[in-house]
Amino acid sequence: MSAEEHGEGGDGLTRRGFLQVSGLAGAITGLSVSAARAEGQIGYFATDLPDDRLKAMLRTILRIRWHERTMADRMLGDPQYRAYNHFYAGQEAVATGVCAALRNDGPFDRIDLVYSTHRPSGHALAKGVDMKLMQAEMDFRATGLNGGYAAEMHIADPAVGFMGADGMIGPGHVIATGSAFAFRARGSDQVAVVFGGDGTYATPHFHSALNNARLLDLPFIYVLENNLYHQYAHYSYSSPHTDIADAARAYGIPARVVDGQDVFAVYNAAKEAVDRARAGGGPSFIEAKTYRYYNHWGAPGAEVGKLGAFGYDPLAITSFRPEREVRAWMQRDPVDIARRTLIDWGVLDAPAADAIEAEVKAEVAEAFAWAAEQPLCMPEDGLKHVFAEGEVLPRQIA
Ligand SMILES: Cc1ncc(C[n+]2csc(CCOP(=O)(O)OP(=O)(O)O)c2C)c(N)n1
Ligand SMILES: [Mg+2]
Repeated sequence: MSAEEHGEGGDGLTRRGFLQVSGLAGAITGLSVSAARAEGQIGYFATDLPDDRLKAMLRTILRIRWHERTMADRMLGDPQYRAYNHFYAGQEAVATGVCAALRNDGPFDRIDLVYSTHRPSGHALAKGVDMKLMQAEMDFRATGLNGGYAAEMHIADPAVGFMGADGMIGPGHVIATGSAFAFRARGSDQVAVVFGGDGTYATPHFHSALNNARLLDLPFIYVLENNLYHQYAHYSYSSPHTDIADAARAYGIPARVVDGQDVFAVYNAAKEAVDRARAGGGPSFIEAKTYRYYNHWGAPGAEVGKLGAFGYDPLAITSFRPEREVRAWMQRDPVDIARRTLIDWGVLDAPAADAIEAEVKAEVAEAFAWAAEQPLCMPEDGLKHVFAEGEVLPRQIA
């Protein structure tokens, strides 16, 4: 594996790494980053990354954010618009930080695999799914990523290790442990990651996946995005834990609770987990505390041109979260935190950050325009891949 994959930059101690290490070690200038890591602390990995990889994380967050906002505006502003989304805005740092620690390029038997949820757009973009093809899929276009009939709920792109969204809460965890088992059986150093919400705690799959991952020491990482709500109920209705990470610890799995609004904190935890899995150390659990700016599904309560949804959601029976709670979380916005941190670290200046954002906005506009011109899929396409085609042996098992 290359130094780049390890996020080591290849050229020894960087300026950020030096500052971080010397600050925490009481200015012992000779202390190496690896020695500090050996103390069992995390927090060094992101500061050590080369600038281009840090800038790429900011770009990914912005790509997810502007994809979300553009889609919300289309849903709100164009009555003819057909597509829908479970918006990921507010949670961008989680997908971005995790996927930045994974191997996303290369042949299928080398790359890491990600299993997603019913809220997949951020995971997909962060893993490397093509935005144009994804948008065409979400818009039900025949030339979309999966033929236009999978749409948001079933987008998948194994070529980049994005194994798919999942309309069901839970089963993806078990499938992901199956992939991790295959990696172990083949002697591969690949890693399987599953994303899940706080609502997944209440599924049997959550518990069986963690138990098996530990019993079999699988290269498996569970990333739990705790955004406080499942649909319209607070997670305290379905979990006795304040930190759901405690449940993973009960299964003997090392678990970290991280600030899901800070992409670099997420990256650090993910890198630690990936390193552990590749080295044969088995599973890890990361609980990212985060928040979704829109309501559970679609854009009710949102306004064109404005970020977030507030107040009453007609799909919920009552207003399920206070507006001030939404606004308080928006004050710790993952886009702002990533941008401010990189400016603070001297990785880029404000005009350079603005330039990345302008490029991203142009890319998103182009993806939506391209998707809108594509032919729609046909109703009969919905039956594709449901029944076996061609000759089917009367007996599959001798
Ligand atoms: C097995 C199953 N039960 C119920 C549902 C309906 N459902 C869709 S999303 C959701 C809540 C998921 O909440 P969480 O896991 O916290 O994810 P979030 O929506 O907050 O991202 C539920 C119950 C489902 N899709 N699958
Ligand atoms: Mg949730």
